[in-house]
Amino acid sequence: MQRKLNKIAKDTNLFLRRFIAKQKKTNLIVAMKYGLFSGGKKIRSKILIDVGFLFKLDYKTLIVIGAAVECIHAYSLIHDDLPCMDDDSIRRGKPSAHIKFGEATAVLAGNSLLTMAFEILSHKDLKISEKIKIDLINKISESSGHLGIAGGQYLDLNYERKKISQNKIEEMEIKKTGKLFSFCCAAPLIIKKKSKNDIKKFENIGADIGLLFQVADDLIDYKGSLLVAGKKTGKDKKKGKATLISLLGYKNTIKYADNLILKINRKLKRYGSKSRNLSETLNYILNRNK
Ligand code: GRG
Repeated sequence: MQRKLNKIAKDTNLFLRRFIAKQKKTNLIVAMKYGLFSGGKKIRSKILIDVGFLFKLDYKTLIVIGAAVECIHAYSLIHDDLPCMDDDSIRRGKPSAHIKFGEATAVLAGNSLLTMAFEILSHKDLKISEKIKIDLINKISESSGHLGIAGGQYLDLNYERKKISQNKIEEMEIKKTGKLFSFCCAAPLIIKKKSKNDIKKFENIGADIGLLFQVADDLIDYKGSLLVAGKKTGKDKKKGKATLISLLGYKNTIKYADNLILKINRKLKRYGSKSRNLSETLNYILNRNK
């Protein structure tokens, strides 16, 4: 699994480095590259490739689309660490972007990474039809704005130190973390011009993967260490974050995650052995320690 992730990370970073190298140099690009290349598991690209495999999609096309996703992901992490958001000084075992470059540069680098995702998806070198490009851009925009990552982050910050129901916590985590996974699960079907119904089914699988990912992230915060996780742990409790662990307790949260994996695997059953890669990624997501 780690070998596969390393290959995806290498191919994604190579694409991004070449894409950036073709653009005019600016000072802001230094902070953008720091956000992109300072580590990162590239787990969203892995999900995209695993789902793409179910529909026989070309690996290189998936790497390009994954690169756009990783730009938005890097953007969200830079902004998430800002003093006005979660105020974190360490990310991926290194100083957060705002510590290294200052707040204004971090905000602008984040904004530029978001728009770079759209540059990548609309680029002439991406050999898919204009209609599909528009559909992909539409879906990734929806996943990033108030109905997705930004909306989820808004709820996350507003739920601090409040008693929040399980449904509301799930809605917040699906938006904050799940929507980008939903995009990764839907993109291969959009490219293959599958029905709206089928696309929706895979978006729902993505939402469950996002929940699983967020639960694992919460478990790392609960029991992990800075040295392994590459970020401060034990913050959720200190900040009074509304998480499933804070509501259900540690043991029930593990059961909840195991059930999510069963639920997703049931939905993948019809794809037979082709879905093995995706199932392997689900286990990795739950058992990771960083
Ligand atoms: C509108 C895109 C956008 C962002 C602004 C700050 C913000 C609103 C959203 C924050 C969203 C966020 C950071 C969600 C947490 C998701 C999460 C658990 C990230 C960690 O992802 P990993 O473990 O990171 O995949 P690596 O380091 O492996 O890349």
